[in-house]
Amino acid sequence: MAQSKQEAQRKSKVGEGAAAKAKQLESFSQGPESLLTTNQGVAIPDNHNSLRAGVRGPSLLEDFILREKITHFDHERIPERVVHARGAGAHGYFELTKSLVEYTRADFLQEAGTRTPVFVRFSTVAGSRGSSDTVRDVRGFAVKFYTREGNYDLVGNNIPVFFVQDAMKFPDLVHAVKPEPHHEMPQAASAHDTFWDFTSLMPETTHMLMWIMSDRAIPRSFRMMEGFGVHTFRLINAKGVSHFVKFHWKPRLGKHALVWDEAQKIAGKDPDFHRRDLWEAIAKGNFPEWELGVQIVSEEKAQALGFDLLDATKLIPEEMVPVLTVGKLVLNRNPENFFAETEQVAFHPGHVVPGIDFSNDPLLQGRLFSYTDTQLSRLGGPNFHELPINKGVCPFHNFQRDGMHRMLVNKGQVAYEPNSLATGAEFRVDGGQQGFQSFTEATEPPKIRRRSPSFDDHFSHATLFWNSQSPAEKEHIIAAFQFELSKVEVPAIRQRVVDNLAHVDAKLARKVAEPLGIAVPDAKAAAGRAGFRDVRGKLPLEAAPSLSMESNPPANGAALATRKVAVLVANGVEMGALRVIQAALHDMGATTRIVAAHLGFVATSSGQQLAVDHTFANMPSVMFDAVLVPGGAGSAQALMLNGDAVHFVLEAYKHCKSLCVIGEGAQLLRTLGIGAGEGGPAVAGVVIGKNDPPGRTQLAQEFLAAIARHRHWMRPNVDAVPA
Ligand code: HDE
Repeated sequence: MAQSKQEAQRKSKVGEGAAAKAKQLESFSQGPESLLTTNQGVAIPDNHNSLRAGVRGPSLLEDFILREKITHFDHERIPERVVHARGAGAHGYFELTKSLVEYTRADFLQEAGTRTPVFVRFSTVAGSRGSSDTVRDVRGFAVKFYTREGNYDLVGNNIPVFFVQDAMKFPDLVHAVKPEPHHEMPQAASAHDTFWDFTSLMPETTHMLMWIMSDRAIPRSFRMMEGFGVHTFRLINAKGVSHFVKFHWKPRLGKHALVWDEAQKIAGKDPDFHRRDLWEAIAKGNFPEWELGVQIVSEEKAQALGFDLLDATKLIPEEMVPVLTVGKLVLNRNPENFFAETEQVAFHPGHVVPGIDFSNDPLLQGRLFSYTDTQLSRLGGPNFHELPINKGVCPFHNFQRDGMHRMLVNKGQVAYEPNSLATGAEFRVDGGQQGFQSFTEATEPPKIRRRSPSFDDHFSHATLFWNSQSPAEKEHIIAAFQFELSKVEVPAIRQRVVDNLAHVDAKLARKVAEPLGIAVPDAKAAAGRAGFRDVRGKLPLEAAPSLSMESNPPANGAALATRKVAVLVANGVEMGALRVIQAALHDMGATTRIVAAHLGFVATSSGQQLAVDHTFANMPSVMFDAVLVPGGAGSAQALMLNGDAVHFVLEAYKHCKSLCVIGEGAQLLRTLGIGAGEGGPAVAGVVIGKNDPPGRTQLAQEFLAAIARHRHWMRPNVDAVPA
């Protein structure tokens, strides 16, 4: 009985937290009003004309209405984030499904069922605020938990390791990847000399380079990518016992990628591809979900891993330490205002709550001062915690005061501690067991500017990653290295990269070098260079299958949810089979869109009108996951004569997407040399059916199964299809 009362109290507190957060944001919003006023509240009689000396005379300086409007406009931009400038955010909640009481005293991780409001921001790293979403890059995955004990930020990425081991190298890395300083090109791309110059001289980047050249760097959707805390953190329980922890976010929809050619085209066709995808999914009620997983490692076990947990270029394979699922993250509300929320949100890895603490990872340690520092210049002063999106749901109190843009009206005479004047009794905060307690850790003298020898292994994890990829994933990595290095103008840099790669895998290095007009990779040449270490750690495993995206598909239903299927039509389209397939797709949560040469309607073979959603030009094949071409002689013939329609099908084939062609619609496959039901060999992910009723349901099921595979990487003749 007592327990259920407690439970009710807890739930109502959680509800209060989320409601308070929403209210806080609302209180600052301004709905459309019938009356327009200045910022001082003075009514504006005319918002179209400035004050002039005569109707054709000069404007007057005294026009405070015009001056206020233009001055505000002139200052509407704040500095963009120096990295992670381009992003998209959403509100939601985190629900604990398994108590972590054994490992941490963090309040929001105690009781299964506890819900904590969150704000999440996804981002690319290198590009400016207006750059494209689908560039090859790491994605930021930053989560702000508004807990009852204060805000906790888990500021992670979609790749579990990082380029460099020490914060000292971060500015160099960022300078190298950003547009080159003399001409400010290229935007949002690593395919240029300075990036590869730097990374080839810093072999510790090799593991991350393998990830960034893999399909992980071109996700199909924010909703379909993993997130990682990257660093090792600590969980501290009520008894003060510490365990190391790595955080994982696992998407319910599975992990999926675009094709590089497709990603580049989308960058032009819809630079907001990932933003739009997130926004639309939430707006339609398809709330994105991730499981929170933790890998927990005791201090003793950490010693026996065979590599150093404090080195952010290493990961703990799930095969060595399983990921324990402890909660779920659901994003269920789009921001009201991009600037107020997504732009002004200020994350900080140093925002921790009691029970979560840092490890001595030198990259993490460097981040701990950087994030406050950057907000000071980005958000204009020390009071950014008062912005509605950054404010906690629990009260805060301290004696900090004043500063730019202070919103809070601190009351009373006292702004110091200890004091006896505030309440008439002595107030002193001086030790005690309440609040955040840093883990008591013995530190090792002497003070030293040197890396631990345990950080010297730069290749074993890169090799592990390579060994763990499927054949198609390996091909994509090779192609990505080749593409990037083909953009590098200085041959010696290309050579250095492949010489380093020879330490990951000789075949990989050889393959990458083949089309680059350079010498055969030479592992010995790399080994002689300054800063090069090849002290291989001893990993107990050759490969970790958990690191492959292709080998770990999601459950069938999840793989189809929210997938977009294009239906190509023209006058005369046959609707019978189409309706059956559409119904089957909609049942699984996929969407279908009718695409034609023009908007409005097309006439079906039975004389009905079919509404068109998009044209071939405004919604090309790269915007879809799969393509369906229904039957109907008139429709098929018209499509065959339309270059955009033929290109639509060819491109989808090239990008290894699932295709379903019915009856006469199969003619669109002719250019590909695929037989239309003429007994030719089956092609992966190409489903060919007939107009007649028997077999329609089976056809639908085959098409659904094909889409659930995401892509059919090993499809024949893909390279022969013009891009
Ligand atoms: Fe960041 N990083 N970072 N970072 N980072 C920033 O903070 C920095 C690193 C990450 O959506 C900046 O508010 C240093 C690793 C994300 O607002 C800045 C170092 C990881 C975001 C900064 C790192 C990250 C940032 C820029 C090396 C993965 C976007 C604007 C010591 C675990 C958060 C800002 C958002 C943003 C510094 C390395 C993730 C400049 C010095 C490793 C997701 O402060």
